[in-house]
Amino acid sequence: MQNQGKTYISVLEDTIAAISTPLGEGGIGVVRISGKDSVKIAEKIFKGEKPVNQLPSHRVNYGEIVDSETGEVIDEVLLTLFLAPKSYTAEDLVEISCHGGQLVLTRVLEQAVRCGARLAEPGEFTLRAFINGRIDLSQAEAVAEVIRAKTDLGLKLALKHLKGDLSETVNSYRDKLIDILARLEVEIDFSEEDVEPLDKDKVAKEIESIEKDLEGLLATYNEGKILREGLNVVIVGKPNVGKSSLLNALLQEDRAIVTPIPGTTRDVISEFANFKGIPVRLVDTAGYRISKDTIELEGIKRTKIEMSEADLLLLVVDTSSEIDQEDLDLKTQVGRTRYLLVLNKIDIGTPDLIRKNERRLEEPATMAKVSALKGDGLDKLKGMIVSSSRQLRKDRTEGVILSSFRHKDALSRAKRSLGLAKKSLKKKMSPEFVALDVKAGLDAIGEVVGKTVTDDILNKIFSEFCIGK
Ligand SMILES: Nc1nc2c(ncn2[C@@H]2O[C@H](COP(=O)(O)OP(=O)(O)OP(=O)(O)O)[C@@H](O)[C@H]2O)c(=O)[nH]1
Ligand SMILES: [Mg+2]
Repeated sequence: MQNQGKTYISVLEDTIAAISTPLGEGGIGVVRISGKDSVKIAEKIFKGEKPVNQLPSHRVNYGEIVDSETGEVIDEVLLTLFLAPKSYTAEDLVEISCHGGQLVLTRVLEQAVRCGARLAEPGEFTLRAFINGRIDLSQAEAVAEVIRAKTDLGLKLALKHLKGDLSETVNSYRDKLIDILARLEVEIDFSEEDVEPLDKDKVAKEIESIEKDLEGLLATYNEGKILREGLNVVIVGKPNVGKSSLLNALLQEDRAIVTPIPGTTRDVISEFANFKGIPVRLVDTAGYRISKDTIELEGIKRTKIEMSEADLLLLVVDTSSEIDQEDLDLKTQVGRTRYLLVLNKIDIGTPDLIRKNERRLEEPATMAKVSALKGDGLDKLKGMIVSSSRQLRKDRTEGVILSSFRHKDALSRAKRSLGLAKKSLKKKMSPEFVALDVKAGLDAIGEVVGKTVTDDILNKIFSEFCIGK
């Protein structure tokens, strides 16, 4: 197990300290100290009713932080002791709640460092929780996911990961594979002796069933991605149809410039919104048309890139005039991406014209009639966006959902190895070959929870954390 390797085990010798609250002024700010000397360090700088080593664990204590050399009072604080192993890091941990000023917090931290602590690296508290075995790697990653969650649903998903739902599922696959591997090893080692021969068909079936489970889990990745990063909704259409007006109306703010001049928007503009709990990244683009203007051409190039990355397109047409071939061409072009047709400017389109345009577009199910200017039909459009996202992510709150690319990558490799193992079994190849692939699958699955993971990967994961977490 490489996470128990030299680099990471040696860091546990140090006692670390950091300001755990964000930079800037606040009501309170917290300095955290973790490691075997944290009680000793706190004792040198905290003056309360009793010395720190006589304080009860998990209770809040009032006192003062003083300069360890001069005795000068730095701040009036509340100190909480969390003795190992019942702490965030599973080590002795001290939390000092100070007044939330940057100078005060820095001075308290300085005192901790002067008395023997070292400044913590980003994510090092969580890293320790992982190395000490309190949480596994996917749970450690969920801590960052909770902090970064943008919506209720994203938060719910992150909290489930933190609780260990994903770990539990992944570990159940591991257990099954370990069992299969053990039986294969027996077959390899004792094939000459008097043991019952391996039932190869049964093993193949078991592997296939895990493969199917992995496939199901992998299929949830897109749902998870939408919950975490938002549904990427790109507004496209000819110049002047009201794309920027629609963006502003959906965001309820004047984000993009709107003018009666076609070709106003030259660059891509994007903004996050929250539609009924679904995070949406709304993107306004330059009007799509044949142009010789260099800036506009560049804008259209960017529009194409955004279109290719969209989860959903809003294809806007101006229904106050007749839909023309250019509109229809664009509709053909968006073809394979999911899209909704938005008939804009219904406030000035005559009913006859609107009906005629509807007929030309031929797709009542995906059509929304709106006025970006007056606000008509926007709620319905939002509803349609939300329900099409539901089709993309099947609106599951039950079951485990994958949301991390790292997990997806590891599980995809596991699935591939199991596929190979199954093939070898069917071809009646010797159990050594099968065992090799099962082992590769097991290792890849183990990466998710951190059973098999290199220092490089750990470095990368934890460097993306904030300091003090
Ligand atoms: N009456 C009416 N006018 C609208 C509506 N939506 C947009 N407009 C007007 O149409 C003109 C163009 O609007 P924009 O939002 O700039 O259109 P656009 O599609 O972003 O245009 P480009 O950026 O040039 O491609 C402006 O004068 C808007 O006020 C609407 O629903 N009703
Ligand atoms: Mg525009």
